[in-house]
Amino acid sequence: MDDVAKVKTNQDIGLLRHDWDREEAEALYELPFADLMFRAQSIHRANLDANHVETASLLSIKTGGCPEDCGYCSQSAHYDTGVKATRLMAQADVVDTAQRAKDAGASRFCMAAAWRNPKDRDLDVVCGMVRAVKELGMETCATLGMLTAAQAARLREAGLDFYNHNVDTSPEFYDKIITTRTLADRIDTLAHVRQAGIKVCCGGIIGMGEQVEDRLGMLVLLANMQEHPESVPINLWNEVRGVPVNDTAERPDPIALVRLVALARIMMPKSVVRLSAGRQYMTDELQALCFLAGANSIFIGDVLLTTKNPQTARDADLLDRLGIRSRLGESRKSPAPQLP
Ligand code: SAM
Ligand code: DTB
Ligand code: SF4
Repeated sequence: MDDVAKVKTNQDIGLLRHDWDREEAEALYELPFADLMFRAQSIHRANLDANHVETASLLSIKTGGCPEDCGYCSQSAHYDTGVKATRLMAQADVVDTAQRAKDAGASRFCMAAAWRNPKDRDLDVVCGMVRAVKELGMETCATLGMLTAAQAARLREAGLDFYNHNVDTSPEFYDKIITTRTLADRIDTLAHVRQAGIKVCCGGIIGMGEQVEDRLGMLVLLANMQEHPESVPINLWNEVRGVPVNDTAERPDPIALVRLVALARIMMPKSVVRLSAGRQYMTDELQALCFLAGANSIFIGDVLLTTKNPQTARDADLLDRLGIRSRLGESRKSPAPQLP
């Protein structure tokens, strides 16, 4: 047994805690790598299927021209990033894309809009999209900015399973990145989503120039929520030209990323941890270590919203070589041979 006195041991691997402090998170983070990975794997195996990865697909249903000033984002109207603003897509096009994502092996479809918050008339259209995607037999997710309680209730009624709304970073680093809405605004939206009975997808970004303490502070914030988010996306900043984060960004050491994923797994034992943006920069070996540390979800598809993601064929090959089951693998298997 290692010597992190305050950290619960393997007898408590199913325990959901909401009382993490930074020192404890730091002590875990600094464990010898093998000890940290052993803890993360033990917790992963006790709570989830360690050989399964969830595959989600993303679609930008309304791109660019966003009034918020998130310093990492290609879609903010505050910066000249070369991303063209579009109108809200038509429902039929969204449903066609969702069907193609399902055929390609995605089990969840996430509809993203570059809004500060949806207008009620736009929400009518999104509710129609949610109903139609749900009818395809996919899990539905949306990320539309801030929501009122009434808007969250309407999305739930339409069949929305998950809402993505990230805290993005630590409370201390937050206002170096975003000034047009506060962390408290985000927490309010998350409360509305919970009250409506929608599952929460909430995480953040690393590689924007934050310190390790900020990354851990972000995990402490997430893990101390009254209920852990069901999905925790960990995004590695996908480079975008023209945004302020370019001046501070530093790609994290790959081992630091694996350690952070392990911490997310240990602190939120039953949550799905998604290795989200930034996989385009990761080697197969780094992704394999992240899966071993407890990541169990990825986005598939060659683009995320405006930036690149690995080719689906490469993902299928990697998961196959690792013996990881997913809908992506199932969708690629040829039909079982028929006996005469
Ligand atoms: N506009 C909505 C909002 O921000 O709430 C929804 C869409 S927004 C693109 C969703 C999340 O994507 C952001 O909160 C951020 O964490 C992540 N994100 C945006 N740009 C990114 C980038 N270049 N690299 C990594 N993650 C990014
Ligand atoms: C999340 O945490 N990551 C996704 C999803 N939620 C909406 C977005 C990643 C965006 C990457 C940047 C882009 O493609 O523009
Ligand atoms: Fe707008 Fe969302 Fe991008 Fe922020 S992250 S600028 S809210 S699209």
